[in-house]
Amino acid sequence: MSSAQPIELNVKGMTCQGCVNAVTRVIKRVDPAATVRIDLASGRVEALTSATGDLLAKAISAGGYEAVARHEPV
Ligand SMILES: [Cu+2]
Repeated sequence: MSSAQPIELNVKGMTCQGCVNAVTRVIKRVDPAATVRIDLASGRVEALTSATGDLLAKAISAGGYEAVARHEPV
């Protein structure tokens, strides 16, 4: 994987801190070095990671949430 970059995802279906923790765990499983920030109210997920947004979206979706990577520049 390449060097860490900021990526952004929109995640639907998170309703509580447990969901936030679950999504964080999924991201950390893909990239243990990732820094993750999640806003529960908006479903906005920011990560500093060497993984791609699409890869994370796929992993989060497999975990039961609806995740879409944002490709607009942050
Ligand atoms: Cu929850």
